[in-house]
Amino acid sequence: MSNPASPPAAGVVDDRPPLTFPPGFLWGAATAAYQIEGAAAEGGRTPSIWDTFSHTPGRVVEGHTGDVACDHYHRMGSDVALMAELGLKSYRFSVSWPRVQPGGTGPANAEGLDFYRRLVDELLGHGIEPWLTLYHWDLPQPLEDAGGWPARDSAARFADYATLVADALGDRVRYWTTLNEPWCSAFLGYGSGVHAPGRSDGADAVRAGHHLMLGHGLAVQALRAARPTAEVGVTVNLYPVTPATDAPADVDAARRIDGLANRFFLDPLLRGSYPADLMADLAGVTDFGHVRDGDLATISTPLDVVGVNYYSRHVVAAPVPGAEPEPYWRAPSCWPGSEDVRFVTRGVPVTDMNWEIDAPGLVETLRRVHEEYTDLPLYVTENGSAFVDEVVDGQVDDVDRLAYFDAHLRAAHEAIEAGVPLRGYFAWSLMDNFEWAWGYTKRFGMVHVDYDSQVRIPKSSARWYAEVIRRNGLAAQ
Ligand code: IFM
Repeated sequence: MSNPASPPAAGVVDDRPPLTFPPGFLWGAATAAYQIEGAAAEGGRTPSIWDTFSHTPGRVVEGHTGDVACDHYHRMGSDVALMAELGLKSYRFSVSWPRVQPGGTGPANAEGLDFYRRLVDELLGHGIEPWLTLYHWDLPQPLEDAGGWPARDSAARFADYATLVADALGDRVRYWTTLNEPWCSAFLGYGSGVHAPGRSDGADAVRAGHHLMLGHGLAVQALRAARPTAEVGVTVNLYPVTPATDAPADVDAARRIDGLANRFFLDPLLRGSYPADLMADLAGVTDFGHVRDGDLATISTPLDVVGVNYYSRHVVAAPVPGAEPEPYWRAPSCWPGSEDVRFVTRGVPVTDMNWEIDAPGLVETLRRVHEEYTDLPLYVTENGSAFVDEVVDGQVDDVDRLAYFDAHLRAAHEAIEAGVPLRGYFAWSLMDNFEWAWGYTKRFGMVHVDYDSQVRIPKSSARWYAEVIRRNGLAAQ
């Protein structure tokens, strides 16, 4: 299928102008601890919910686990050297909570913290700005056993963990993200159950979302107390939600999904309130009795930056009585109170995740956050695509992924021209890795990983991205 986002084929004249990004634009790539580190039982690390989940038969495709993953724990030095070779200005990684605070309570595990000290030193030694995410989904299993994110106490535990990491790394890390994609933790983890811990209860999902945000607010305060100069933010995954037609019922379906996917997080975090229409939509699911006085003030503690992860758009339509939902969204649903909304495919090109490729959606998303919510600096903290890659003569020519990046960087530039204070962009992902419930069957990396030999091969997209960074923009082709 031809891809309208692709740069022109060889020999075809491209009259698109070169695009230059603002000076100091932070070019990076991102990963997450459980997806790349491996060494699941080394250095004092204890299980997280993802260890338990991936070791439960039937939860992850082909029974894959993060036990070894990309073996980054043992290959960190050469991985950072590769980042330097690609010219990355910044590297966004996450800290494994059960590696640095086994069990989720009590003192730090010095050996676990040492790994991140060495990583940060290695990055700084190569002139790469470390960007640290505290929570990318690996809740220590004992905290789940005590109730998980639906339990209020998890928020306080998260703030303690934030302090412990800030005390150890705050002198060398400037950029801190509390949570990565709390929608996934709450609604995939406790709603549909396709992510760890695999629970399926709409009310629990809503409580989990609230306590994640409460933990975020407490962690922001803890980070500020430990390191007043830290630049602190949160990363949300956002989707433009478009009605399939102008029919009022479809428009209402879009409003409902936008409420759950986007405004459930944006409004408390950046306005200090839950949207009234969302609360009404959820009336049959929860009475919001878990929200205590002062929570929303804590959740909306002022930030320094906001991270946006963008992959695709949702196109939705009103329920059709008696019709089967789209397979991916089948019950148990990750859309409590709006389980019957239909997710419509438009027949436009998709990635290997079956996600529609929609670069204009990035412009829309960034503009919305800036125009409706905040003047804070924004960063695209993840953007990327999975495609089936082939190694031919030791090379991976991932033209589709390269085209995806090209189109989305043009969109990012358009957003900047429209006035969005976008300060950086992180490609997802630096390397192929454990794609959660899909195991190793989906490849998002700019660097190919052979999981048997652990050999890394930078794909065409990585070489191209290195050139983008070198030029601080996109060349005329
Ligand atoms: O791999 C994930 C990442 O962990 C969070 N954001 C989306 C990516 C692709 O699914």
